[in-house]
Amino acid sequence: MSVRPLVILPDTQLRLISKPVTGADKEIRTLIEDMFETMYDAPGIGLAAIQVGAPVRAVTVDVSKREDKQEPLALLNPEIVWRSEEMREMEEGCLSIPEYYEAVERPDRIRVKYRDLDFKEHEIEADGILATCLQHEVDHLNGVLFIDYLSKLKRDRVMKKFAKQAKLRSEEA
Ligand code: GNR
Ligand code: NI
Repeated sequence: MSVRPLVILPDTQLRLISKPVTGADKEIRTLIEDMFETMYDAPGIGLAAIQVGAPVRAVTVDVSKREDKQEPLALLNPEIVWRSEEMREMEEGCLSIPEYYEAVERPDRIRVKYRDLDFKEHEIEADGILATCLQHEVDHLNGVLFIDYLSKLKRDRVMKKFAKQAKLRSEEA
């Protein structure tokens, strides 16, 4: 098991459409293990495979509050099959956009179809922070970031800030 380096804005990998997982083989299981380790290390409540540079439709989440009661959930090929009309606004952050937080409005409840690590199909209903997190992760699989829901002014400001940081880092090296 290992913590993998995170893909950070403005890395264009974050805009890739991830490919469906075709089976729960050793490679996917190792990827998921490393994603959990990377997510808990960060720490974050969710992670999409593309955030560690793997363009496949795999997601890890754990929205449990207590460190001694982990609730790890791995989802392969997650699909949102129902969204409530009711919306909810929540402050979001992203491990690929460190230390930037803004409120985003999304459906309050969703139903998600996915496969587990035995490639068995499941469907769950989610609300609250889990619903927000799963929508944020499924967006990553489609190359969408939470800043895409903000005004162009705010998004341009963030993009510029991260482009500048990347430039400074490349000049240091
Ligand atoms: O750790 C994370 N916290 C979070 C908070 C509010 C809404 C979404 C998230 S997901 C984020 C980790 C991440 O970047 N997942 O892709
Ligand atoms: Ni994210």
